[in-house]
Amino acid sequence: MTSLNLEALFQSKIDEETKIEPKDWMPDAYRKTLIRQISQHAHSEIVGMLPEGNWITRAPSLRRKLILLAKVQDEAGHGLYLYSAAETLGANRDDLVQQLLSGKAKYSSIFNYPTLNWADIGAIGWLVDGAAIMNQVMLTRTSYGPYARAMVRICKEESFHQRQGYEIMIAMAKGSPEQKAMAQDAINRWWWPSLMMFGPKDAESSHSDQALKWKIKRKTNDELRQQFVDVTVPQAEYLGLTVPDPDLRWNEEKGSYDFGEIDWEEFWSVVKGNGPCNKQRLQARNKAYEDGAWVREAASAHAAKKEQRKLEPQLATKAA
Ligand code: FAQ
Repeated sequence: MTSLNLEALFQSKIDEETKIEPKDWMPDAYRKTLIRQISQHAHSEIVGMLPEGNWITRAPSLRRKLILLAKVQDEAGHGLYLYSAAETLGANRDDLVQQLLSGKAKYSSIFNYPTLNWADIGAIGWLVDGAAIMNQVMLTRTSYGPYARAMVRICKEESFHQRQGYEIMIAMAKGSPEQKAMAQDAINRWWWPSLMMFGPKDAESSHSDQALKWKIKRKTNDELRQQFVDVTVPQAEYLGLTVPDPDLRWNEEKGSYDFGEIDWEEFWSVVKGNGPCNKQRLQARNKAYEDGAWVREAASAHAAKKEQRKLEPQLATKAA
């Protein structure tokens, strides 16, 4: 079959909603796009453990500590499923990790902001996991089978994360005036970076058109951002807190909110490595990698020993 025919067949499978599986033929650019997106997603889950991990030792009660510990562990698990999904496309996990450690690979801009107080843990669960779910529910229907299936489990866990964050926000918003002020301060700092998670405006999104055609993405960055605003603003109202956007108003005609312009200069500056915590995040990941060297060495020595034991009887038979 010519490559033109193969591409036409591939696109027709996508159009009729047949999932693409690892051994199926796929255009190189489809494979490359998926490795890029899935690995960036995996890195985001791994780096995403750091802002919240910072608060495990300072959680205000044993119950909160247990929940936060479980949540951060879930994020590690998500990273691992996603690296595995990238491996099904022929990517090498060590190469991907090296790209993260060297600062070459991207990960979500949101994780380059600091967690200053306990209310930030509520705001991350509510807003950051809330934004992540909005994007990932769409990805449960993505065209690549292993990615879509990983997303089903990840979304179930993320929705628990979102609820635990909102529960923290309820406790603080209905608490003392000082606690309510902390909750408001956390929304003020996390609202705009959460909207940035959805990526550049559609007109400036370099990958969206092709990703939509291949059904890797099923909605555009702006569509998902709008959906997030529409769902989240009433949740802020229920808390008795305000969203830090003077231009936010309900638009009766379109049946959704109008909202202000994102500071795109800040977004690109964070994406390019100049956010408040980019350097700290990469240092933490590099240190974790170096500290884990003995584990990798022990695991590969164990695997080599096992392999040798398997071969020993064959070698003995040969020698005899
Ligand atoms: N930050 O053309 P587009 C989570 C880059 S998981 C940094 O629109 P695309 C769980 C983009 O990579 C959060 N870079 O790109 C959790 C591209 O760069 P490139 C992560 C960004 O791929 C919660 C360039 O800009 N979720 O939070 C960002 O079609 C709590 C042009 O952009 C995912 O990764 C950004 N915000 O659309 C964990 C979901 N936005 O590669 C712990 C999967 C864009 O050309 C605690 N990913 N860029 O150099 C996606 O759905 C898509 O990749 C988008 C971007 C929507 C993120």
